Amino acid sequence: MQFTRADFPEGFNFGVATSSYQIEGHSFGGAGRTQWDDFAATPGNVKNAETGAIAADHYHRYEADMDLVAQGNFDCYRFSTSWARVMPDGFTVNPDGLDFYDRLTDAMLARGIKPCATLYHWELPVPILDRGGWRNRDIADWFADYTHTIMARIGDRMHSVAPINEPWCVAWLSHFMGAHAPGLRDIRATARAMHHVLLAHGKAIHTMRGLGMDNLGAVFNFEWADPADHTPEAAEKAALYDAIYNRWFLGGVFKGEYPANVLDGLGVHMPDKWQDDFPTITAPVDWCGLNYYTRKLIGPDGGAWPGLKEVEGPLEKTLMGWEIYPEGLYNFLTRTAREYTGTLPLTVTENGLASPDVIENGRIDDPQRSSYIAAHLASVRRAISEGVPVNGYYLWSLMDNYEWAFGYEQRFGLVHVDFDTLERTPKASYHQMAQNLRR
Ligand code: IFM
Repeated sequence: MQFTRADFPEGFNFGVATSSYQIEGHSFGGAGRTQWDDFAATPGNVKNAETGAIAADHYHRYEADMDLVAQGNFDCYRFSTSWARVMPDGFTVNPDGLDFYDRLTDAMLARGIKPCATLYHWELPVPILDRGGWRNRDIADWFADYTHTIMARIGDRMHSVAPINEPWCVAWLSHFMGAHAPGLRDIRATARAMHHVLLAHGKAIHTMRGLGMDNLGAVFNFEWADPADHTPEAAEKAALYDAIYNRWFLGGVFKGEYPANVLDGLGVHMPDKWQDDFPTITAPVDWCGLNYYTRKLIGPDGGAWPGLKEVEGPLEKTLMGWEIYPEGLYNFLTRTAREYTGTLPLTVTENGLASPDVIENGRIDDPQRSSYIAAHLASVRRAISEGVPVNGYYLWSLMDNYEWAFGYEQRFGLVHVDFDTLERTPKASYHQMAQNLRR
């Protein structure tokens, strides 16, 4: 994995990303119970019923963790603030929560690291879930209140902020597939969550503009969808998968419309007067973030809408079983600029892989990660060379962490974490990145 900063435009930012519940240790500092605590307590939802109670104990080790970001020569640290830490019941402020993010912000600035915040990476306080969570339209206003509370404290020092990480996961994965908290499989709940998550995004942008903030964005996760075979049925289902996963959110935020083939299934379940919310949802943003990992091969399953299934593909896979497909990142960067965002800066806000990393003689060799990064950075450079305004690339993740329903088994970090001792050990890929990014 050989490259230098000179291979990228002046001012291009390299970063590492994490999220609060995945690393902080949610049992510390007065944080409230989240939907993930309950989801994990329900047998069968999470591997070994593991939770983020301790995670990587970043809550106490954040200074040393920021040293790792700085020594890796990264420009940006993309972190998230937890709603349940800042407001344990969803409404009442926990001063220790605000203090923590204040200290973390200053720890970044003291090291010359740019703080890039996400306001919601899935830590829904359970009292909000008890009120219907993402099914309840009022969540957009409650989320705006939380946005105001946390950004009134740290917003003056943020390099960039995005309200919601990966709205597809918040809505579809969690309410239709049941694979993430709150674990619903309910099409009506899904339709409401698909819309309310974007309404909350828009209201949060509006709230932060009111605080005088800029460099605000939207972060989406994208999966490239290819037809599993050459039949028209497979092509139609791949297009539907693309519309549900990718185009719904881009269309909502950048065009004020949802794809017709998704409304074919969700339309009857949408909340009243949903069309009236587009002026809020389309609040102008300053950049668009893309989280990209893999592609899927899609075909028909013969069942009820959406009537599609994933088919195993032939490409090399990561430990998650995800095909490695760097062309997908190039495809998304070019398509997003061409069809949705024009000259707006694009940032690759997450990219990375899980691998079965083990320490041998004090070293961790992770060659699959290094070649994955090199291949995806080549896609970024190709898009830039064709005029796409990509301004940054952040790796998921700084360190091994709680991989949601997969517990602690899937290691996405550039830095290995021993979850018994909590010792951090940089992997070979971390050392290579530090070398490539030196100034
Ligand atoms: O760990 C997750 C992260 O929380 C959101 N994006 C994808 C990562 C890997 O699955």
